[in-house]
Amino acid sequence: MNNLILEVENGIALLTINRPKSLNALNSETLAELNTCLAELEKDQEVKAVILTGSGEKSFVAGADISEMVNATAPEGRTMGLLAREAFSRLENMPQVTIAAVNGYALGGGCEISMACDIRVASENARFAQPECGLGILPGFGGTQRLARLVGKGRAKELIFTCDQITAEEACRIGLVNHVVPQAELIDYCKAMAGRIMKNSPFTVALAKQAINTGMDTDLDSGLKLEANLFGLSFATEDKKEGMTAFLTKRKEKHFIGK
Ligand code: DAK
Repeated sequence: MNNLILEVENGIALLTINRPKSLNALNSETLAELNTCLAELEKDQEVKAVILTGSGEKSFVAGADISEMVNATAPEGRTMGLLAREAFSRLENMPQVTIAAVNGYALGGGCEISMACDIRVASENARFAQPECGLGILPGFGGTQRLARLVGKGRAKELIFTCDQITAEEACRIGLVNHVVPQAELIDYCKAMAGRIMKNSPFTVALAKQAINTGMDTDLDSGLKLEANLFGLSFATEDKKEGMTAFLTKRKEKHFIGK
């Protein structure tokens, strides 16, 4: 991989987008590598959580690579869009929990890739924006859809129409990010959160993720039916037996096996 760094330790994959000269902008090669890497990770049962970040201290991802897009033809633009769609959907729907550690600029495609993660934690210097309308394109890596779902229609429209940059604090206030922490603590904070999640049954965490993701895109009644079905499925697991037995026998340590 030319543009990604993957480090796996204690069940946590730390995936770093590594194009510091262009502030980690996403070009086609990076999107293709991301797709291949996530396809491997989603099959890896040893990996329970994925933390996505950018290299350096200035930028998470400064958007799609403008130098590549400037002369791209319509078919090339379409190919890039399809690549991004596949990689971002994989990130959104993989069974493992995904956390975006937003360590600086999250602009355009950078904000969009963070929104494809389950949880966003930002460093104090992080800045968010959807500047696409100022470039003559629209947020086409899911920005018009995921931003509105996260922060509501009115705020999403304001951010997309004005191209305004917002601070990490403001992003937290409107629900775009979950937490803001000092930059030096960002990765440890995300690892600690992943660790707390990994203490619970990975299979039921994956079911809950599926219920929330699918439920948010459907009507309440269909979402509740899906929840009931997945709830039923969780009763067939060893993990349910383990979790409840540990409670009833007042045993603190639990040994979830993920099935
Ligand atoms: N692409 C390419 N290079 C970039 C870049 C980008 N997005 N962002 C920064 N760079 C490069 C700069 O050109 C510069 O390169 P050199 O001049 O050193 O060679 C280097 O990174 C350092 O940047 P600056 O010198 O500009 O650094 P500053 O601290 O002054 O400013 C900045 C930092 C992040 C505020 C600024 O670089 C900036 O505004 N960057 C552009 C941000 C932006 O507009 N991002 C949105 C891109 S549009 C699609 C769907 C969606 C999309 C594309 C296709 N399809 C469906 C096909 C998504 C589009 C976007 O994301």
